[in-house]
Amino acid sequence: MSQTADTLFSKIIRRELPSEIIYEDNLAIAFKDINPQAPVHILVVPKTVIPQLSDAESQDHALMGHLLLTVKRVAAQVGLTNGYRVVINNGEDGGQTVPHLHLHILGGRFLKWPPG
Ligand code: IU
Repeated sequence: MSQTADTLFSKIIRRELPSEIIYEDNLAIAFKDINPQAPVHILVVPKTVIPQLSDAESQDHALMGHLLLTVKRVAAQVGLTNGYRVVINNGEDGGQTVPHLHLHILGGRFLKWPPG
């Protein structure tokens, strides 16, 4: 379900908070994570607020596909030719801290599995 609730990411989208923006279009924005967990750590965020993945509905179908294709585009743009990881933390047990759906792109080093 898409909502209009404000989040810190909404402020980044509106340029009310500083961030290093890597890519932007009418549906999504990608910016560097403020606390990087890998040499490359970028967040891909929909401009409309879906709090978490489990809130997405069938009307968000096209947007969800767009977010994944944006991950692919951004990863290529920043030169992640040797692979990368895409993470969506969902809810409390998933370790989600910002209630605005976002996809982490992590790369630039070998990433162990499973995550902690
Ligand atoms: P999480 O999946 O909700 O745990 O991830 C939130 C991420 O947002 C986390 O990696 C933070 O470092 C990142 N972040 C940011 O890049 N800029 C901000 O202003 C805030 C959080 I608040």
